[in-house]
Amino acid sequence: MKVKIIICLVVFCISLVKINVAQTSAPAAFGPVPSENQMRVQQMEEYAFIHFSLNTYTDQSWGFGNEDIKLFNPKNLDCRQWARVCKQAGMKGIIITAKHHCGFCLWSSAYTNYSVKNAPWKNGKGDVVREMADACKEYGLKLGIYLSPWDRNRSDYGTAAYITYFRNQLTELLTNYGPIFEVWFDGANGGDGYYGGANETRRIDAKTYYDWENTYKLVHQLQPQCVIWNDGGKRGDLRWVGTEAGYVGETNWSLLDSTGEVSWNMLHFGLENGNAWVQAEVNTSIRPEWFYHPAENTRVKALPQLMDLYYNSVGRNATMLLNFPIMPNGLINAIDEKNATEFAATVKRTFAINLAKNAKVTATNFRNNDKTFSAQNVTDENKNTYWATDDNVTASSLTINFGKATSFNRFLVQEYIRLGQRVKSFSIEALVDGSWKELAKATTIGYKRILRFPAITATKLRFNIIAAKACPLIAGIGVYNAPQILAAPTIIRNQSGEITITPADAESQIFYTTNGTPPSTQSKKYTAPFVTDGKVEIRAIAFDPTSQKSSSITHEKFDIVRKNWKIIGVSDEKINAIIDGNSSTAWHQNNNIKLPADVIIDLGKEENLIGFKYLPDQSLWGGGLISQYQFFVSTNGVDWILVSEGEFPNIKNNPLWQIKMITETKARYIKLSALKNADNNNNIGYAELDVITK
Ligand code: FUL
Repeated sequence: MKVKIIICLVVFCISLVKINVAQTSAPAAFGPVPSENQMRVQQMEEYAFIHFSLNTYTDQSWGFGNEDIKLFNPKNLDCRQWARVCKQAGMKGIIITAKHHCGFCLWSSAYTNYSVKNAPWKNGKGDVVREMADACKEYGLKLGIYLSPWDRNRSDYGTAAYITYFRNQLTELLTNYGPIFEVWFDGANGGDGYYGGANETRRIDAKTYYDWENTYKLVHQLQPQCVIWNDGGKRGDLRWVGTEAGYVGETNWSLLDSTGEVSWNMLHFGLENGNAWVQAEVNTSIRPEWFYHPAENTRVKALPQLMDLYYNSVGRNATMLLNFPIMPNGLINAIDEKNATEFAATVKRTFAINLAKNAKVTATNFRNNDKTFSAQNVTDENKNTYWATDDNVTASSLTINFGKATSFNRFLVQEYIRLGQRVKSFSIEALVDGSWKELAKATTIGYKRILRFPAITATKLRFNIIAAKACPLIAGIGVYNAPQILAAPTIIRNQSGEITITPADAESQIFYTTNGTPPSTQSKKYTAPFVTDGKVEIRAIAFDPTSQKSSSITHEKFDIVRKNWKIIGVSDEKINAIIDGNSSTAWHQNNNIKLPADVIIDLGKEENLIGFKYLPDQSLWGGGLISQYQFFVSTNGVDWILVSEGEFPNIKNNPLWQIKMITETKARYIKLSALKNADNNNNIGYAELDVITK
């Protein structure tokens, strides 16, 4: 009898639990949610770009469309090396520039002669996209395709016939190379080009010309699992973040409106109440430019910059698309490989031990007091379980009790985005010596948010959701103690030739060389600015005496000193900002000026010029980026000779130093004439102007 009663009681209790569970319904989705395809890409977190084309052989950023196919003859092309490097770098896929703006095709397209089939490489029998697809398969990477809508080679560009051509090519690429995870439809359209010999400017309306509706249909039909990136055309699955410098806004909603104009702010921060899920993708290159330029071998992003990139993309609810330029020999450069490998190892080391994993986690509220939604779900490493509050509770706190004093400097948090992005603001606090200390306050979370702060030792950590659109759903939390990374110093030379070297962190020491050798702690120690004359190369490292670690090397090459330079014809003293050596100061032409606008400089004496350099205004909102120019020289300031003219390509998206080489010429005066700016208005600005001498 007794046994029967006990059994009955147990059954009764179990049924009670069941009833309770059955009563706790999962939260309803709030607002737009990601599709399975978007979710898959978001979870990839990091993937690579490969830029390789005829530009690789002409040292250009954008080919005009008339470059000689015969140039394409990589001696050691090895897509397996690209895949190996990308894999080592932590990438989960590769998007290859099957066709860049110049129109040259890396595969043997049946619809054009401007492709590898007429190149000397492999006697026209090669197919880079095929080799890339095979290598990706071998290394367990997904394949993506960059197919430039703008084609500066095609004579029919601008007509309806080109759209058929474009779709035929898309069909080839989406049919013959296995599964494609992403297609990238670049928005760039500079206007002028070769266009089969017409050599003219052609303008199209990027919204209507490509008939995106039907182009998207084609993509969905041929590759149902493929996401679309599109800038400026029809809304895709992923959005550009408004810069190629490697960061998205700290506030980052994965939403936009499905139609209508998209402002820079919307690209950069998303749209809190947008009606469509369009997640952010941060695209940037491991070098300043997208294609390989030998002069950039000293400008490869090193570990500190790559880690910043990671935190400013993956750590801000975006995916990270990191570009590797291919060298003319067909390989990724060894410096890029080394830095990217070191980067992946550091990410791995940083996030290897989650200090919250075995801690006790409690929350002020969890849904219906049902364990299915308890706080402990945030450390169970299961991305499908989450902590959820009751429907009417949008502000709530979760406490992680480490049980002992624990040092940490990173906080990672993930929302369960399958039911929508909800959190608007949150903070974290640490319990130090019995009192709570605020460590950081932030806005959105999304798929993943990582906060960095100086290391702290505490027994408990409190995560406060301050505001959310609906009850918050938190799938994961991580607490980490990241190793210290020393950033390389910056080196500038002012107009009088004085060199200043600044470390990123005040405690480190600086050592430098001026003779071309790599600096070490045996080299000269930097204590104060010093004056140099003429051409000089400075290499410097930061050194941390406590850890005995050195940073990577900063390398700057300076040409002649600008001490005796005079800018002619402008009374505004601020114009000297353009020769002060400081890239963060800029000068703009008078508002009333109509293009062309000139800057004339007297170099003080005759020099042997072989080129010039222009750095546009580096501030976010300054604008005034010259896109078309002419460059003149003179020996007397009266008679001018035109020695270079053309475009500064991609300056809008990537406002770097623009370097133009010229045939050696003697000059005392130089004139840079701005013919057009990237926004088609009359604003013209300069951060720096410099010459390259023999
Ligand atoms: C830009 C292009 O114009 C660049 O050349 C590069 O391909 C980059 C990824 O997108 O808009």
